[in-house]
Amino acid sequence: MRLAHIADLHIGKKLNDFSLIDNQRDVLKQIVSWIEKLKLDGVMISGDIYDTTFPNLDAVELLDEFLTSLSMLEIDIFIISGNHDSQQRLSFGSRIMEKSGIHISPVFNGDVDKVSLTDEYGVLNFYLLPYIRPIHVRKAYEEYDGEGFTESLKYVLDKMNPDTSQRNVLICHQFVTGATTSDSEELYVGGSENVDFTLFEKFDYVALGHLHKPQSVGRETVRYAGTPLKYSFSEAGHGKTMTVVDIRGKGDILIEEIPLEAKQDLLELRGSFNQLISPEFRDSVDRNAFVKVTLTDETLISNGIGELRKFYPYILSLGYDNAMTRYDSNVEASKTTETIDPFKMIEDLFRAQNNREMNDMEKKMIEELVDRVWRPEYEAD
Ligand SMILES: [Mn+2]
Repeated sequence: MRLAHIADLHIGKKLNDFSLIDNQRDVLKQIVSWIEKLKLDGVMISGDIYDTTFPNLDAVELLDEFLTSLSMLEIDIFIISGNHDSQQRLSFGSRIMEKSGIHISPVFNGDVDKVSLTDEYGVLNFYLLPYIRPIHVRKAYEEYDGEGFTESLKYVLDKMNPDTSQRNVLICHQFVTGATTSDSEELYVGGSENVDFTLFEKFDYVALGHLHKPQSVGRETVRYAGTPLKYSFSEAGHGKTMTVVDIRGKGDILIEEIPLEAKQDLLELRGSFNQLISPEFRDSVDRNAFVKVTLTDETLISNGIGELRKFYPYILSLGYDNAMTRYDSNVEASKTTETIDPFKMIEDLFRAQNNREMNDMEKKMIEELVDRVWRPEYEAD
């Protein structure tokens, strides 16, 4: 049986104020056409379907569109909820949709849903485990009072007790130790949500969601599909893909990656303001991309982001890398009671703020200022 494995769609997500809905519609269409073209038997969607527990109208419409196109292919669709989803809202109507081959994990109550299909190699079981934290496990099982993530997940997996003479697939949304993280994930506050991959030994394939970079962890068949689009600049270098898993006989699994194209890329641009607005530079980059700009100018550009937006309409952020931002200096309050030379004091402050000495013009300005302020006629006697 050949299945697509995708995850972390985050439908409805915004990058700053920009809606990604058109980009998401485009990439979901690519996924549907690949599934059709490759004649796959099903698709596993491993959580974080929506970006928030209260998805907006655009997001609900897009998921409806996506599921409708998938179900027209008459394939099995497996969906679990992630930490961004509301288990209740996502599973609305799931018992009715079951008839159309759309299997959605219900609200976690301790019984993990199992869907068994048969192909030429025998029975293939799919376990649909939504994102769980220790508190969900304690609520579901009265006798359980464990604290840790690994311990809690182990408890649930032991209860499932899959028949290892058959082939078993686990669809889940957890942070497996050793995997690479990105900036767009929202990991459990307080950390330590990571679980050990050895927990999964009874499963032939583990279709993971939660981490946004496509990657296998521990063994090739314990795998994160990654997001279909880049959701943070830390992912600028990731190639986004759809995983295709060919599950043949027991222990005979083939994994392939299909590249996905983003309608709008994510780019980091760096240089001086004049460089970045020069026609040569502008022509050399994809100005339709979402950009993060780092200016190297020593002086701040007035309304820099507004000026750059004229050329880069999808600019998301503007930062500086110059002497002022490069070093952190600590300014210590003077502890001495003796009178400090005002010029020397300003000179120290300037150095701490700008990480350089004043130039001749600046020195002259300060000297004149000090001279005027500290002129004898202003001193009280
Ligand atoms: Mn996610």
